[in-house]
Amino acid sequence: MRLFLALEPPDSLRKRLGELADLAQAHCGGRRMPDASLHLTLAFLGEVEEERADELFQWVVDMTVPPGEWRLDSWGTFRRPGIVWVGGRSPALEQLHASVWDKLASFGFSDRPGHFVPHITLLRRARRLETQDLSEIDLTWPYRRLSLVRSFTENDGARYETLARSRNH
Ligand code: 2AM
Repeated sequence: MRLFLALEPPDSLRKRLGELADLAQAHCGGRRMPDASLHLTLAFLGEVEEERADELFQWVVDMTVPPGEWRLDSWGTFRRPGIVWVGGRSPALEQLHASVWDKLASFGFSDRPGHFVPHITLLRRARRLETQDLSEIDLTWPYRRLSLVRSFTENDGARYETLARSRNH
């Protein structure tokens, strides 16, 4: 099964991010991520066998994440595959990303990315990768838990299902 570790936004922020996705789509075209799918990917794991997925599940449900606040203050784009995102630099998230990947390495996952750009994808296959005319962003995302998420490929894109969440504080 195809898995990743993510932070899921609180509902009020999800709604606000959805409004930004509408704005971005009106300006850039492309495919808008549904509100229910908006997330920050901490670690993309790809295809994982069932036995390893069970280990990950146990690790996540027993885990506590240092709570934090992520300040979202910028638009960004990735040329391929036409991604428009919102995000912001965050030493706390970089630390969380590093500690998650340290543990994943001990599970045998070796695809640790060299570079982590904390972002929430709003559009895919955008026609225009220009965001300088879009409104300024100043949002705060308080996070307390991390999620293990399964991705299903469907005709009109991916559908996500949360399998486990780390402990509540
Ligand atoms: P993206 O939003 O920047 O595209 C589920 O597919 C999540 O994992 C998405 O948020 C996606 O990030 C990320 N993802 C998908 N395929 C990936 C890959 N090959 N390498 C890194 N991240 C990937």
